Amino acid sequence: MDKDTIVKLAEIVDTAAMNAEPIEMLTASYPELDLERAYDVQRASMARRFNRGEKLVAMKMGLTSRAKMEQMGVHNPIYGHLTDEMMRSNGDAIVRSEHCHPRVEPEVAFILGKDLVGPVTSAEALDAVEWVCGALEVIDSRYKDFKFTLIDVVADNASSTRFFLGETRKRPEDLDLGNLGMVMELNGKVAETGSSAAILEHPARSLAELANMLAERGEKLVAGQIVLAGGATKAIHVDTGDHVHLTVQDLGTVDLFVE
Ligand code: OOG
Ligand code: MG
Repeated sequence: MDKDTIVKLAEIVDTAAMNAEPIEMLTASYPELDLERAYDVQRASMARRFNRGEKLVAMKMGLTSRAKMEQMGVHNPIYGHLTDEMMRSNGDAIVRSEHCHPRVEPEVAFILGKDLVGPVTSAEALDAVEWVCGALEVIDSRYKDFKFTLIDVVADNASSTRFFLGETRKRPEDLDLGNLGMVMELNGKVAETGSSAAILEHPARSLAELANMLAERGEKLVAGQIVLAGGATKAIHVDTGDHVHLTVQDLGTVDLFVE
């Protein structure tokens, strides 16, 4: 697959995201698209955002829990890029019309105090973490019916669209990071419960995997970057008027509204 095709596919996913108009899977028309080229498409779509003035502030891991893998039918962890334009403050609203079919998932996020260059172990990855906080991620596949293959979801920047960090920040050593209880409520009713243990058995492993996947491309995580470790439970559909409230053990709460 040549550079022009990569750029063209990036334009297709980026335009779908901007217009909130679902598209057919790229692999339906481009069966030769492979995983490495799909990450090229993801980077080319990010380049379009950077050209519009967006800044990279965070990275995310996805499909790191069994619940998520089973919900989506894709069983390999993936990563995506998150910009300042995707970041919202605790208690903010997302705008329903800006999204194709938004879903929300409970996560744990890291803020790095040091650069992190793979290959690393989980312990080495954790050593680069300055703060841990609770997070809600809004995902919005640009593909029709929220259905995709591994390659398609990678090209679509791992369905990234918005993310919210909790205001409570703790040092990793002050938490039972490998087993933090999480409760996600939708409109006052418990929708999903889980534990950070669901995230590759320990969220630090997800961070290490990310550093290791980036290292394969000669890339690294940098001090100050945020990393979302991946949804601990299934994602839930949201619509106009909804309120999602996440509680993470020892990490306070995160609230999101849909308008
Ligand atoms: C892909 C993104 C998955 C996670 O935390 O597992 C993800 C998707 O489910 O659309 O962000
Ligand atoms: Mg996620």
